Amino acid sequence: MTISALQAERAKYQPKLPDSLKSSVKLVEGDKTQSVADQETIKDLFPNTYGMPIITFEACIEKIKYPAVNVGVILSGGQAPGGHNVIAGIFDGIKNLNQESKLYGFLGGPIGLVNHSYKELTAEIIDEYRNTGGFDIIGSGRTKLEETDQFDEGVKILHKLNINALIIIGGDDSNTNACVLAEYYAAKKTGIQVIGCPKTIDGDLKNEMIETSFGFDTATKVYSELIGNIQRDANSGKKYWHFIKLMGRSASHIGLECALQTQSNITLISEEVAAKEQTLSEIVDYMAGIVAKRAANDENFGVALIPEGLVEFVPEMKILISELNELLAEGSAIEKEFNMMRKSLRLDWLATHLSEKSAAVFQSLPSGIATQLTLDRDPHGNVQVSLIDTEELLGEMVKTKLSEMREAGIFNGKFGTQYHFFGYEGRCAAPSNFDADYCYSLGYNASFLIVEGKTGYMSSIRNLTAPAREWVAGGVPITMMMNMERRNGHMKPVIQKALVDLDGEPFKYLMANREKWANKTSFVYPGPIQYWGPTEVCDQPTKTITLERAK
Ligand code: FBP
Repeated sequence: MTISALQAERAKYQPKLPDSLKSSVKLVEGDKTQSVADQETIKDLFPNTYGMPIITFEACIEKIKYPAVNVGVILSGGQAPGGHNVIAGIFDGIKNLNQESKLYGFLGGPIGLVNHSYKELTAEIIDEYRNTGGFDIIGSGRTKLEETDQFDEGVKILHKLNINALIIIGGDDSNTNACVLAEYYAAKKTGIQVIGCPKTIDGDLKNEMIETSFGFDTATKVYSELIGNIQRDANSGKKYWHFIKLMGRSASHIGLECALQTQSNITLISEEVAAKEQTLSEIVDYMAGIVAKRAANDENFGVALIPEGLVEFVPEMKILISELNELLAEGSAIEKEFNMMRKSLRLDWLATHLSEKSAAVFQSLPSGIATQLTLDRDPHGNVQVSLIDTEELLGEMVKTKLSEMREAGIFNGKFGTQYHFFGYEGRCAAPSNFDADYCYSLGYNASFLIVEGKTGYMSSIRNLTAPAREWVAGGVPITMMMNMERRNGHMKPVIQKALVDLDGEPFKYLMANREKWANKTSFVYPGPIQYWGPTEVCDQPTKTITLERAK
């Protein structure tokens, strides 16, 4: 395989570990825990794994001899920078504890466990992937591990390979499933432990004990570099407004972090839109107002950051989407008629079946977007909001608003648009030093949780704004992060998703600077991720975690 010069050099990087993990460890148990909400229900659902204490590992001078362990690992969901380093950390961890230990990777995500598709990860394989982006070492997938049949299939292969423990690297849903699996395997006395690991670029798997999910740091640095480059282009040519949609599913953490790094002119935060119950036209008025104000200063350019999930948070769009989901449910009479109808007639016809309010919203949308709302559906019949070109929707609506303002004599500028969607560009980037170190530590730490016989825990590395040697390693019971939520019509125990906290410091910082950044060009150009050089350039964590954790 031909590799780049950067990859060859980067392969030599030895990720930093917390001091407490550098030799043997002493396990310190904290207080017993309880779930964030619905304690009685969660306790009943997880009798074997509920209420366990938080664990901290302290350095131990005495060299402890650990037995060999066989470990299985699964990568679940969307790619996030650093996944390969988690696996390298697990490998080095279990081998350092006992050279006879083995690591197996299940292929293509959770389905690999069910289909018994796996490979042993040897030193040679691991070395090829150290400090690289991507999940290609074993592949990832979105199959959900939810059914007991799947769990039982898993036991067969885990027992066949003498695997003592399974590590599931995933987001909130995958770790919820890891918790259910841990409980099931404990109840069935299979002897198989299950450990979770917090992954997602979206940054929405976090809480008091899990300070951030891995991948968020690198992905936001990549997007911020690109946004910075665009800002410099905008400030040079002075003729375009760039509307940039950013991945992140429901949460706006990515957009918020990028705004803090680049000081863009407009940053929409879905959680704020929901809290203020802002309508689409209020959002458009706000954006057009900024465009007009800048135009009055002869600045007919700018950058607007738009979170991927925005439309789900705009009240009238939310209602419209749910009405469309109902109407166009697969196999329904309306859906059949709709699909047989001439394309040019479809939208008007569909509007007659919506409530009066939703019909008005639907008909006010540019026809391309209205069509997307009717076409882009997932296998469950839901509109796939991430596929909606929200950036174009807003751009077109702002354009219309500005024409009205021009007619009213309150806008006399120019408005040229460019549209972008950043997501896949950052998910497989070579991990920043922060993610390389954090991921390696998460994996290495998981190996201690395993040899200590723990199950139903998430690998946890805390104190992340301090130098890596001072990071605090340990484990958090996954049940502690759970509450009951309605999913697919049923109440289910799930890890509580962390959306942007409107009382949190990162959002407050945005609020304090938003107007200034909107009206006076204050762009910051972060530049590309640096792997070598001064620590303030190459070892900085995100602004989000820095503000959240500031004492
Ligand atoms: P995870 O939640 O699985 O980490 O996925 C993150 C994400 O990148 C979202 O931001 C995005 O909406 C989604 O994955 C896209 O998924 P896909 O890769 O299946 O298109």
